[in-house]
Amino acid sequence: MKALPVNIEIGSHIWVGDPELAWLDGVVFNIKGEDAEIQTSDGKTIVANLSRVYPKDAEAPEGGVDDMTKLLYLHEPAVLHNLSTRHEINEIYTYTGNILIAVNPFQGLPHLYDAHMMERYKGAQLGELSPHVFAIADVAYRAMVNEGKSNSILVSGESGAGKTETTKMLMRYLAHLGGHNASEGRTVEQQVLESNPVLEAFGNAKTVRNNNSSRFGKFVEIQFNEHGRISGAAIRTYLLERSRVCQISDPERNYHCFYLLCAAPQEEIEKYKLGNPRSFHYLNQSSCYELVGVNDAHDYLTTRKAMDIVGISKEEQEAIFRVVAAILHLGNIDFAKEEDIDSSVVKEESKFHLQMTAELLMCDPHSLEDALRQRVMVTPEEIIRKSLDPHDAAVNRDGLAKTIYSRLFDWLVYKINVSIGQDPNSKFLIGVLDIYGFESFKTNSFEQFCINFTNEKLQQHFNQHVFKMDQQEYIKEEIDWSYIEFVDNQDILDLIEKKTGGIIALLDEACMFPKSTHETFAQKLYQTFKDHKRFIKPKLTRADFTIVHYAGEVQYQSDQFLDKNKDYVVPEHQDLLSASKCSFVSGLFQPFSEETAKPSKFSSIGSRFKLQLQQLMDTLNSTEPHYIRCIKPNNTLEPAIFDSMNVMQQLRSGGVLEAIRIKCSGYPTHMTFSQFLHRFGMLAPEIWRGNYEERVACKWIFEKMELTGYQLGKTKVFLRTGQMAELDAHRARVLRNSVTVIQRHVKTRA
Ligand code: AOV
Ligand code: MG
Repeated sequence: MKALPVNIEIGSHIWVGDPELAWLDGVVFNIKGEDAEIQTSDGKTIVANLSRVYPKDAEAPEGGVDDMTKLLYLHEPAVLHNLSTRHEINEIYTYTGNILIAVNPFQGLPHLYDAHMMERYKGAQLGELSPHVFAIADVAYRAMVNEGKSNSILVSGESGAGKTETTKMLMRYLAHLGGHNASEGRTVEQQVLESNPVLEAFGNAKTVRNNNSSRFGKFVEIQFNEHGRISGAAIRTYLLERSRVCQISDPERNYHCFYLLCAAPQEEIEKYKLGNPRSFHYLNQSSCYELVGVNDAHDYLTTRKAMDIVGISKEEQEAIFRVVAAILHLGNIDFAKEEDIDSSVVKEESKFHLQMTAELLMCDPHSLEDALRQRVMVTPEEIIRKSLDPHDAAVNRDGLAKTIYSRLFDWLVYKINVSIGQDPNSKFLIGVLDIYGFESFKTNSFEQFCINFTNEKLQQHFNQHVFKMDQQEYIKEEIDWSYIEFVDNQDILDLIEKKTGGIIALLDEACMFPKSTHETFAQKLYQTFKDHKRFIKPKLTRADFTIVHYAGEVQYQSDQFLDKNKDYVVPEHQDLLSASKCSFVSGLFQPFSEETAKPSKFSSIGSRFKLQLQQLMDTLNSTEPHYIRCIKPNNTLEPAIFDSMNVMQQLRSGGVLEAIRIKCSGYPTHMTFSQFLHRFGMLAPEIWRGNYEERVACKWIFEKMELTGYQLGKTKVFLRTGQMAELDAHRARVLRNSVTVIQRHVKTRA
């Protein structure tokens, strides 16, 4: 952001950029040419160019302001300082106009979310009470009921910022507003709420960034009937991280469900021949088994209870955990080289696990062994059984584990949806989106590519909503508006998703040609995008590529892109498990929903994801959006630490600072002339007597109220920040007076 045109003088309180703390505050004690000499509040004397110095509001309220748009000086240091001041006193929520910023407190604040709080926010105007997630949910709910329009709440932020917790609060509040009496038994809203622990047990894991990191995206659509009661719900999930099932690195964990099962009551441990998680390859690649503050044995029971509520039968639960146990045993099947020939045999010490896996999946142990050690090649002439070497056999085994697990997860989502039930007559809905935030790691693979693609899509939606809508209207209304540039990311989206020649299309092409390798794929990218502004070929690498995302550059390693993009189940695996004597297991390998139905033509994870995202965007575009931006105040996940540098980066990459600037420099309130006259005509009743043009009448009111800085467009009035409140205050005064007059009138007659 550029400095505001404010004069800095000797004695001015200011902010100055600092490479470590982001911003330092201080007082200017001398100015020499372009440089200011500054005494900082921590006692240092520094010299800084005036262009780096920002004015500070020395009389800013001590506890900060609850809406950034109320800041006297609106710039980055003020915004950061405001958030940090509020964070210090556990005021974790702050508005920016109608966007809610939520700073993760990393400590329980139960009073903030109790039933009493929910009651307080019911029906309250936005801004009347302290900022809160409940207030956003309430606004969405009221808008839906009053205007009969679907709404959505988009929760974003980086890993560990608090999206999932925020989403759960939103869902609890909506369940509170649109719920039924407790006497009505197992209600839709209870099922919706209890779907969270179930999905978290199977889709969340400890990562370095978050002990309960969601490894999938989620859009929950809560349907309401004409009375505003919850009548159904649908949960859509996006791209579960499959690789975690067989590959984890220290100090992360695999999906919670594996540890929960290892901590199950003794009879289950014995039934499944489990025991210490340290004895399983899929778990012991990391030395982290337990989580601070989490009791896996207890969570196992809670998960089972939640499964009861969402309508998963006891038999199904037994089968689910049997499959989870089977995956653990499967991972322990190791292969050795068969003498003299280039093929593999199951190691002697793994035979027990082979037997257990087959028993738990209820399939034939010999067929299982063959499906792991061999690959069938079909050529036009014949069918060849090719033996795999021990390395390839292990890769094949991991592939089977990933397939089974992702089918299991899809089945859970499917089952929860069937059991909650959709309301075909639902009039409107509120959608809540909890989806992975922007990621940039040391190594970035296909998963990060998809995640960042999602964020580009959502950022565009945010841009369009906050910026484009405003701007386009200003242009249409031909009002004077000094343009403020913002970064549009359409070019990045084209780079990624363009039907012909986008990265996803090129990746699919590469996957279809048997001879392609990740290197030929990378070469193709370099050729195609050599002049693209958003694409960089990094020096010193042969197969990496960098995308200049809206939130920063990310360098991707292409080596696993082809494999990870291929969406197919090895036919031998399919045959093996379809033949399982357990109907649950064989059922996992039949099409049970649109998602798992076998695609007729070539399908890839990338293209399917692109399609899913487009459907999500279509849904979102048909709703009135509300945004919540979650912020992670530090990387150590501790309370009371506010790392300004880190937060600043998040505010930038979430577009929050841009939004603030544009909203405030523009006209946050737009109303048609007739809307305006309808509401404020009473301020100048004389206009009704003359036969004035609407535009003229509006102008009359503004002049009478002595407002300036507003604009009149072709059909609408545009108000500056604060003017709506001023007019409303006048209106309230007039209303009060007229009530008194009427009362007096009634009294005299009586
Ligand atoms: P995420 O959903 O944004 O990350 P979570 O919602 O899982 O992040 O939050 C991470 C942790 O922060 C939680 O487990 C809580 O300990 C704490 N936390 C978050 N919000 C609150 C709150 N309002 N009050 C108290 N503690 C909170 V990821 O799923 O990793 O992107 O993929
Ligand atoms: Mg999450």
